[in-house]
Amino acid sequence: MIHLISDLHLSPDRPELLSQFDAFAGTLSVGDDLYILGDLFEYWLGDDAVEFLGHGAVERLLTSLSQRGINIFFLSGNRDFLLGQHFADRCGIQLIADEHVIRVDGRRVLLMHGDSLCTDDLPHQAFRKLVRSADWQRAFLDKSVAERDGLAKLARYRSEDDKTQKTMEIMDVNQQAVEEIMHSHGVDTLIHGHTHRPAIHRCDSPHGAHRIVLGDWTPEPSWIRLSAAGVELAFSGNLRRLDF
Ligand code: LP5
Ligand code: MN
Repeated sequence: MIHLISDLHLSPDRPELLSQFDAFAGTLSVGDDLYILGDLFEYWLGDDAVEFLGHGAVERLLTSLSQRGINIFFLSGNRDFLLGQHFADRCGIQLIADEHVIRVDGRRVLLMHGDSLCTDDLPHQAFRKLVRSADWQRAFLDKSVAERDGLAKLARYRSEDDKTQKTMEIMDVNQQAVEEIMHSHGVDTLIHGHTHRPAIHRCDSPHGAHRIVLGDWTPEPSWIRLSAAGVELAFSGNLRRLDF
């Protein structure tokens, strides 16, 4: 079985989220695939800052899951894009790029975090371009953990403040960007997170394309189960189904 989750925003200030993740992990079976589509963590400062941020318990949970025979794939979000190979190796998880295509019984399914599709949110796209560049990341990771934490808190504050000035429409995906990315990868199914607006959208297309959006984990877990038969999406006590 293939499972997908995103946007848990784990933080030691919210221990109930880790308990939910632990309970969800307990439902997975040996040989299952688990795709994490970004923002697993509230924020990430580099693989050398796990203890500083209080994420040791998450590292142990991921490690025990991978040792139990669950195949874990991680695609980073706009909060945890600095998660790197060292952490992945320690936990036994596989890093995958944004815009990752998987095959499910011959069907191509595109996986993304989703923030790159919010093309009307120009300040976010400018921020994203900067912090995703190798030069910026090298300079940032050269700073002390405490200095990085100060900058991250400043960025979080600015982000929350800026969001009060943005409409819901600006902070959602742009339909043209969705169509272009699906066309360029030759897929008719896209799964992403980021917007915290869980839904199964049918897109305008001759052969019926779908965009499926994961929710966040407050107050309840949101997950997708994907198989050759179709998709199940769980969020806030709801279960939606799409038959292929
Ligand atoms: O995250 P969320 O859902 O609240 O909002 C996002 C977009 N915001 C972001 C910014 C992140 O939240 C910041 C946290 C990342 C921590 C990572 C490590 C360290 C990075 C250090 C950086 C200096 O992605 C938000 C979208 C929203 O989703 C909806 O899609 O609107 O985008 C923004 O808010 C972008 C802002 O408008 C601009 C961000 C301001 C950053 C200013 C940097 C301040 C530091 C200056 C240092 C010289
Ligand atoms: Mn996000």
